Amino acid sequence: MGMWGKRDDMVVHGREPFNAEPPGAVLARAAVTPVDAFYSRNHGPVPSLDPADWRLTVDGLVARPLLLTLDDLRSRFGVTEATVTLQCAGNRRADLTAVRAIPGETPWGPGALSTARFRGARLADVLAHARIAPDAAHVAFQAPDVSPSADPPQPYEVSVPRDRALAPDVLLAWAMNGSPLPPVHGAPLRVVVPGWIGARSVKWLTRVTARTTPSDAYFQATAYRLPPAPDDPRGVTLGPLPLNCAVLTPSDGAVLPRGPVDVTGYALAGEGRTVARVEVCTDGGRAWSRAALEAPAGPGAWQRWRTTLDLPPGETQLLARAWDSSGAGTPESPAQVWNPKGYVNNAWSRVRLRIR
Ligand code: MTE
Ligand code: MO
Repeated sequence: MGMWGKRDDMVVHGREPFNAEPPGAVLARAAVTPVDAFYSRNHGPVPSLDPADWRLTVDGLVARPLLLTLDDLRSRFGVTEATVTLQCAGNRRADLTAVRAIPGETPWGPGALSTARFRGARLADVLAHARIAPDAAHVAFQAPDVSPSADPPQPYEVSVPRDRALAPDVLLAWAMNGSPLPPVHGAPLRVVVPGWIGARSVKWLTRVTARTTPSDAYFQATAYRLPPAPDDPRGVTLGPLPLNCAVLTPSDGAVLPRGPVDVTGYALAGEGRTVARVEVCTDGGRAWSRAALEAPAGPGAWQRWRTTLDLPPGETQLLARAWDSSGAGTPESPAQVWNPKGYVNNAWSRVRLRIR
């Protein structure tokens, strides 16, 4: 077994902080990703919190501040379970790096995304119990890990707008795939915000604060934004994920024998949407054929797809694109979506193959 209980064949981008994604073929195998293959993205050292001493503080603009034990959370609120896909904002950055260098950022492949069955309490129920004030427009989540990249050094903290925090799909989760959260995934408690960049799903949660403004902490105010533009001096804050679609197998650069080739991948729709159609192409974008698409295991879950292609001998470039239930499609080229930090690439997936 590899670091943090992960499979030996994980693609490890960094050991400290620990950053790893599963190989495409492993990710493609199951609709719910086994915990030992679930990607992990960390900005600092993984804290080790003893669930017996751990407490959750709920404070800020609330009429009744709370200090909750794990038992309080499990017994005083309804328990919910949902199949949710988490996706890092840096997923598929490698395809952007191929357009133009993105120094200092992890070149994630298509595996900085995984799906689990999360169990926990609804954040909305906890905030209702705390009697969140009408003027609380944002809810911040804090954890004790201090990232070496945060400037100045500070605990990990981000926020989401009130409406997102109060939606019934946002969980305070203590278990994934039927077992307590392991340390690397946020034990004893993490936030799960379906359909939003993974950065908002705070691990090792110790504090929930209702506020009038978004968090001014580094990972909210500085990181995870599209950079300032002349008419947008703060830059766009990333939150909801755009529609995304990627090939998982065969892998880029694969050399395959002649005969039918099984192609598999995933698509993940934005919040409140589903994937309507996935298409693949092997002639540079002229003729597309439809792939068979799985139904989502629930709102916020990915949809796997597959198709079989008969490819001529020689070099082939395989393309994949998707549409969602609003009719939006994925953009053609990574150059169209390139940005200096390499966030939320959702361009057509491109895989080079050689058929012998
Ligand atoms: N929470 C804390 N406290 N510290 C972190 O570094 N990383 C975030 C998020 N929550 C992070 C965190 C990012 S960027 C992502 S993509 C997800 O956790 C990754 O969750 P995972 O490691 O369980 O896959
Ligand atoms: Mo992330």
